[in-house]
Amino acid sequence: MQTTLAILKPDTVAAGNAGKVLAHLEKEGFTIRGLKVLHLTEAQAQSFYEVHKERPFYGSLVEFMTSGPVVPVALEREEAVTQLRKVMGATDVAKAEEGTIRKLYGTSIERNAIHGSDSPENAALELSFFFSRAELLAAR
Ligand code: 3AN
Repeated sequence: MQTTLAILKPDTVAAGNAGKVLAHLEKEGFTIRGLKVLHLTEAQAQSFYEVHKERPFYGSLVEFMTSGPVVPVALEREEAVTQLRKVMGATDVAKAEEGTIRKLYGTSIERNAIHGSDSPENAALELSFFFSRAELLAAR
């Protein structure tokens, strides 16, 4: 079993799609091990997306991610990192496969509904950004 981090982005929460996305993930075999609703500060969003600091879309991405509440979720299943990326679909909604979360609920390359960790190493780092070890252990 592996645990990964998803974030339901501000567009998903604002559109009232958070419940549908969580149901989609559960149907795909993920178990929710952590979940919270929070409104990221600018400093938190900048820190979370620090790897993209030099990219042209960084400022806009930080602005979007702080535009409303988000829902970080700790998700467990076999091959959770790879499986979540598959269920999410491509970064660019226009290129996302039919039936993926981004195709169903995203509206652009930036407002693409959901974040998912891209490696087990990043999953561990990103889970610890939002959840304490105690919180994750308490949900078992
Ligand atoms: P993914 O979320 O699929 O791992 P990343 O890590 O390359 O994609 O990008 C992080 C986030 O930055 C994306 N989820 C999206 O919101 C935004 N983003 C990525 N590429 C672009 C782009 N070319 N223009 C605008 N926003 C982008």
